[in-house]
Amino acid sequence: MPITFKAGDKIRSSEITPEDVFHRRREFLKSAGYSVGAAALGLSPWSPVNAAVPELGAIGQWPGSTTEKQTPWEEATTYNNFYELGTDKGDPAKNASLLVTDPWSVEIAGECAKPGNYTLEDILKPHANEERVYRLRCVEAWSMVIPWVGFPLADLLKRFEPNGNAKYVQFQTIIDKDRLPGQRYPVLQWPYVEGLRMDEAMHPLTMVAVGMYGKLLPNQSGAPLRLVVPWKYGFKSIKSIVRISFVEEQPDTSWNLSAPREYGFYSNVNPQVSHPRWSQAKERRLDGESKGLAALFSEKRDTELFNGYADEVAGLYTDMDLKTNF
Ligand SMILES: Nc1nc2c(c(=O)[nH]1)N[C@H]1C(S)=C(S)[C@@H](COP(=O)(O)O)O[C@H]1N2
Ligand SMILES: [Mo]
Repeated sequence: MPITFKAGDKIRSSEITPEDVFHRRREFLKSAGYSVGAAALGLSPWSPVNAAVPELGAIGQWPGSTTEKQTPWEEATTYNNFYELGTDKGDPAKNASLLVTDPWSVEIAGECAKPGNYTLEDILKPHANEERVYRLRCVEAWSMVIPWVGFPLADLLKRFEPNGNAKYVQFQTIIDKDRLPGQRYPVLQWPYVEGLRMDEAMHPLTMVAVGMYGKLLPNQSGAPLRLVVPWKYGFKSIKSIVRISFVEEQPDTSWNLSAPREYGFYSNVNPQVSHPRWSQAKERRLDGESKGLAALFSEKRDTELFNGYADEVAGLYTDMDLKTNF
């Protein structure tokens, strides 16, 4: 029986086991028309570090995908930035089960013809998934190559018919101060917010990811839906989105609010523009070869302008000084 989530459907965390959560997500995605492969659910023991995440079936690969060596799943899902779940790289995986992704809805607000509260099913149903192998480059100078599963953000945004005043889009992450350990501390202003200019949001490279490595996103990676903006520093790729708002003025973003000299609104990957406390010219690729201490001494590679996506996106910024608009 297809499961639909009603707004206001609240389930106490004590009533949910991790297996339930994954099982219900899989059932729900099936009912939403997703092809979901036979998952190892119930067969392999659930572990908070490497959860038995359901598989997403038959997906075509986007022709523009990078063919570079991929970061192993194990590394991409245990070395994360998701401050709501803790500030250490290992915290998001350890605390993943504290993020409750069911029920989930997304509020659409602002300058558009179809604002409202949409269930996760409403949001995802019309979109066919594809796999896109994109680099994710963190401002801390490491990078990963990840096969994301999802669809272009433009296809989602167009459904709400943004009007002429919609110059920017703001995104917001779930707020749940009782459960999410990071939100008890003012490391950032909560909820986490991010933004894109309308043309950046509508660019065909900008995607909504619902999975990775052919599986549903694990919670630490931003379940049930997150952005992937491959030419920008990782913090623009906001996780676990609950609100999307079309606005006229450049919106607040969490990292810009917390350290405006260090993190600008645009945050395009740019080897020529240093972070005030360190260079951005080199990066360390996390490719499973070197971990822990060994990674600190592994060779760095040159960072590419726009994270290697200059041919596709440089045209968005032709009249802009990228040093002032960092
Ligand atoms: N809500 C939320 N989204 C977030 C973050 C966060 O702390 N909270 N961290 C960002 C940063 S700094 C990076 S580098 C990427 C990391 O994504 P990953 O853990 O999937 O590699 O997520 C981004 N999205
Ligand atoms: Mo980051």
